[in-house]
Amino acid sequence: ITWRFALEEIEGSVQHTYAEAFKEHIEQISGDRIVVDVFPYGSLGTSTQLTELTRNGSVNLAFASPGHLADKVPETGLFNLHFLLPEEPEKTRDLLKDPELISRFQQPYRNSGLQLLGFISEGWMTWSANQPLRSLEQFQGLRIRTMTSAMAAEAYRAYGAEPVQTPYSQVYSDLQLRKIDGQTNPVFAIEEMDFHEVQTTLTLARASHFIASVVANDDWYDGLPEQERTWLTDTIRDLADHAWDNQEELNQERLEQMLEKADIRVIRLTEDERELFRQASLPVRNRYLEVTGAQGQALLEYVESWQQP
Ligand code: 6CS
Repeated sequence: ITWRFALEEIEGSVQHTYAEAFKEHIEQISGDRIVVDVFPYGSLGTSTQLTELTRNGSVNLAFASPGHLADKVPETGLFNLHFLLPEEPEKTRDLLKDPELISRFQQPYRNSGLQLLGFISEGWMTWSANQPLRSLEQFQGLRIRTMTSAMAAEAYRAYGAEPVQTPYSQVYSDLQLRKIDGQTNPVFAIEEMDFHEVQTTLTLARASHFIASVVANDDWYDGLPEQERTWLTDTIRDLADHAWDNQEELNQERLEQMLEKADIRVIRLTEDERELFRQASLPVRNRYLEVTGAQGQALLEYVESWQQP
């Protein structure tokens, strides 16, 4: 039996490392009765197209990032909100594998023909541009590329930027041609997509994490023999901590590599600077509530409750 697993990222990425570990795990516990075919970003299409392929059953498993998915599954727009997840990274790690959180998201994913298996963080979103982005003033009119969902763009419109929503594969050339001024992604992604070649400055704001969800086609998942479904859910659970450690390592390592090979400046926002962005980000939560109603409100309150020390 073959399980097809589609990725939104290229080889060597956080998603690819995850999928390779998943493959090894599944093939081992199933005694090679299940073979996992991993499709890195490229041949199958954009993130949005991958979600379509999962919905129609062409692939069984995929990564689906809320940055793209929120137009289809509005509740996932939650992960595009800034300054929402706990300040302490370990708490965010625990929140993402919290069964309560995952169960609250099941129905919204189901409404779109998807079975949610788990969430992972791929690290802090870093802002890249050809200038520092220390203040709201520096964001005014900045053409910043965001992921394609409306909520992903709203988060930066709130800072005064002019968001441009494009697929991942188009970002490098848009930066090179100066169609956009900046973009936002975890450090590992900036390095592997070579954005450092066409950007001079990284601003580490710690405003949001890059969250991704692992999803399956709902009918395929429902039709799995019980044994296989157990292998699948056990594997996802067992990989959660591995995924967390892996992104930390990759992000750290790629930052060092970038500093060695590129003439790139790294800026870390102070707590006072972050506070001004936090305040500017808060109205976006109302936009989220307008789109998601009572269901979204319950989710938002639940996640906010994790912020308490
Ligand atoms: O920026 C994007 O569109 C992409 N970034 C990452 C790190 N993963 C997948 C996503 O599509």
